[in-house]
This record gives sequence, C-alpha cells and structure tokens, in this order.
Amino acid sequence: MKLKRLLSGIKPTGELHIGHYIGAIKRFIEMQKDYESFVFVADLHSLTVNPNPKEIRENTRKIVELYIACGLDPKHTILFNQSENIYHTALSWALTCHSYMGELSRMTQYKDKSDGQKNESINCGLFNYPVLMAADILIYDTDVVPVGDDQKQHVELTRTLAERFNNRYGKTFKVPKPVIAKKGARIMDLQTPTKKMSKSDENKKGVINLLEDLEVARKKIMSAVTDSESIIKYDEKNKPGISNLMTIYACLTNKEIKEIEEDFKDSSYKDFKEKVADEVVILLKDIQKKYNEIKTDYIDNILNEGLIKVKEISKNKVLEVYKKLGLGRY
Ligand code: AQP
Repeated sequence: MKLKRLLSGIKPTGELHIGHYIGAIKRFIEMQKDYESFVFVADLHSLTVNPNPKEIRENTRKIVELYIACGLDPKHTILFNQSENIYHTALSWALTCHSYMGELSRMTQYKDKSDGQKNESINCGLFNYPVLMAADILIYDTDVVPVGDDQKQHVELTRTLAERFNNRYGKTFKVPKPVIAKKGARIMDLQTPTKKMSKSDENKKGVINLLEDLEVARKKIMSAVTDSESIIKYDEKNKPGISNLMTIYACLTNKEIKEIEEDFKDSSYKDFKEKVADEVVILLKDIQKKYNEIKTDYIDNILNEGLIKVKEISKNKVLEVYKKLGLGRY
C-alpha cells in the first residue's frame, strides 16, 4: 500500500527549544514510520526576519543535527534544505499570482510580527511567506502537515490556494490537512505563560533550548511563573503557568492531564516542578549525547541524498503547473 505523505519544516532563526521538540519534532518522529516523510530546514523563510547569513548557515546544519539527535531516521524521513531545491520558489511565484492581498493580510502571524512597524519598512517576505509555505507543501502532493497551533492558519490558506488552482486549471494539487496535536501544540514561555515559547524571544529565562546546559534547564523549570493557589489543576485561562508545566510533563511522559492531576493532587508546586525538571533533563541529556556524536560528513550525505529525491518530485510538479499556466514551451 502506498504511504501517505507528510511534510513539515522549521526555520533556522535561532536555537531550537522544547516547544519545537514537543509541538513539531516529536510528532514527526512518531509519524515517520507510517508516512512517507519529508522534513526540511526552512532557510528561505528565515529571510523574513533578517537574520545574519552566518547564523542561517550555522543554524541550518544544527537543525539537521538536532532532527537526527532527536530521533528522525533518514531511513524513514527525507531530510533536505529548502533553498537548495530551487523548485519551491518557482512554484511560489505561480501561487503568489493566485493569492489575494486581503487573505494574506488576515494572517495572524503577519499581523503579530509586523505589529508596531511602519508599512514602508515591513519586509514583503513576512507578508508573502505563507504562499511560499503553500508551495513547500503543495509541491510534494503532501497529505498531512503536522504543525504547532500557530501554523494552522497557514495550512488552511494552503488548502484554499490548492482548491482555487484546481478549480481554475483542473486537478493539479492534493489538498493537504493540518495535523495539530491535542496537547503540546503550543508550549508557552515559562516566564510569560500567556505567550508562546519562541526562539526569537529576548528574555531567555522563559525558553529551554534543546542544547541548554542541564542545570540551567532545571533552574528555568524551578523558577517558572505559576500562581499563588498551589493546586495542580489544568486551567489554561486562570492558571496558565502550571497548565503549561502540566502539558510539558504530559507530553514527555505520555500521561493524560487527568492522570497528572490525580497523581499530584497532594503535591506542592515545588515537588511537581522537580518532576517536570527531571523529565526535561532526561530528554535533553539524551538528545545532547546523540548530537555530540554526529559527524559533519554524515549530515552532508543525508542532505545530498534528500535533495536528489525531492528535486525529482518537485520538478515534475512545477512543470505540470507551468504547462497549465501556459508558461514555457511545454
Ligand atoms: N512554543 C511552541 N509550541 C509548540 N510548537 C511550536 N512550534 C514553534 N514554537 C512552538 C512549532 O515548530 C514548528 C517550526 O516553527 P518555526 O521555528 O519554523 O516557526 P515559529 O513557530 O515562528 O517558531 P518560533 O520559535 O516562534 O520562531 P521565531 O521566534 O523565529 O518566529 C512549527 O510547526 C511551529 O508551530
């Protein structure tokens, strides 16, 4: 039986944190044997936030190393670097010309990230990047896109663009589905638990990186902001801090929230935080051990092999699209 296709990626704009692991990478790992998986480093997307070239280059390699250290297996997952496959941008332009200013300006991430900036100086890539993301997905006839909560709207836009194109030019694209985890789709900042844990966050106290020093990681959990009630109960609205820690614990132990409430009903916040910190440290220790064993050549070989496979598939899709649009001499 032909496996369904999965695709997802992470942009190399900084250090990966436990939010990326829980909301994205862990899910790719759980799904990789049941899907034909494509996981990439979204380096083109990082240009939307103007990071420096040296950082993009270093982070790109680091992300692939972390993908592998976390458990992505090149036998099951095709790994590649987005910009090396030129067909993504070729499809993106065709889709841009089928997208509307109105729908792109309604994207929450665009509104959030451009907030406070003057129109004249907002990077057009920030406005347009959901279309590139649609191209990333549609170019592979992707069935499912496992993403964190914040990316759901972009996958919905991808569906709209696919349907619009199919209606105008005949069936061309598969219409993909977002797969959002029931828990862990939005890990919150440990110091401001009403805000998503983010790699570009200036205050690093609320973020635990996957390559974080283990003792520092433990301290960050122990000093996570909670509330004064001291009851371990899941209530995102009124108790966002403890609810976030419960989510992290639930995802790392594969326990249900109800079970955690029951197990810790007589515990203090301090005791519970210690248990959460233990799980986080076990995870980081394991990832870091594997990360330190990875050799540079190994990463290059994997990316080279991945690139050959994805180029072949995506070239055919772009030719099909261009032909339907009357472009070239096909
Ligand atoms: N805190 C999070 N909880 C759950 N999932 C998360 N993801 C990111 N942060 C969390 C998911 O990871 C995937 C890749 O994200 P990305 O780095 O490409 O983009 P992002 O969502 O913009 O991540 P950051 O950390 O917030 O980066 P910056 O600060 O550079 O914008 C996505 O599936 C995302 O949902």
